[in-house]
Amino acid sequence: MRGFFFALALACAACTPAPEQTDATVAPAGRLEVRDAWAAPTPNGVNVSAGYLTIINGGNEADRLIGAESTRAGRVEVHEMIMDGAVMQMRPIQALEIGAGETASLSPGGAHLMFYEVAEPFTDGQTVSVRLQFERAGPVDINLPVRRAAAHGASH
Ligand SMILES: [Cu+2]
Repeated sequence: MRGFFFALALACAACTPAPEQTDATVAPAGRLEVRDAWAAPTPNGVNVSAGYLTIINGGNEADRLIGAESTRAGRVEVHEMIMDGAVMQMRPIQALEIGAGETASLSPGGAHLMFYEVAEPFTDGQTVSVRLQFERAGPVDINLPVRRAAAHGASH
């Protein structure tokens, strides 16, 4: 599994022009990197949506994603997918741990951010601002372009 995540990180590094952070003097908060963030458009008539991202912990201490908020949603939760018998279901989790040197992928079919009480629908081309809350690193602000899952798959 570790190898898979490592390969994934390399693959995504190839499609991101930003240079790698290699300065050994940066604070631990600077060792967390978020990539490939995006949100799904809200389906018609539904005020709920999901967000996806990759969190890379380049530091030497584990961190935990403990919450998220957005001005575009009344509430944002971190969800995981579990098997309930033969049915895949999602449920909120209190924290998502990202071990030292590890990568956590929030992607369709797996863990994700869940936006509730979305007053104004997420539509293609918009950007949704989200503040992630980490136990060690504190708040990290990110922007999620709104797009369809297929567009993401095609880009890799
Ligand atoms: Cu969910």
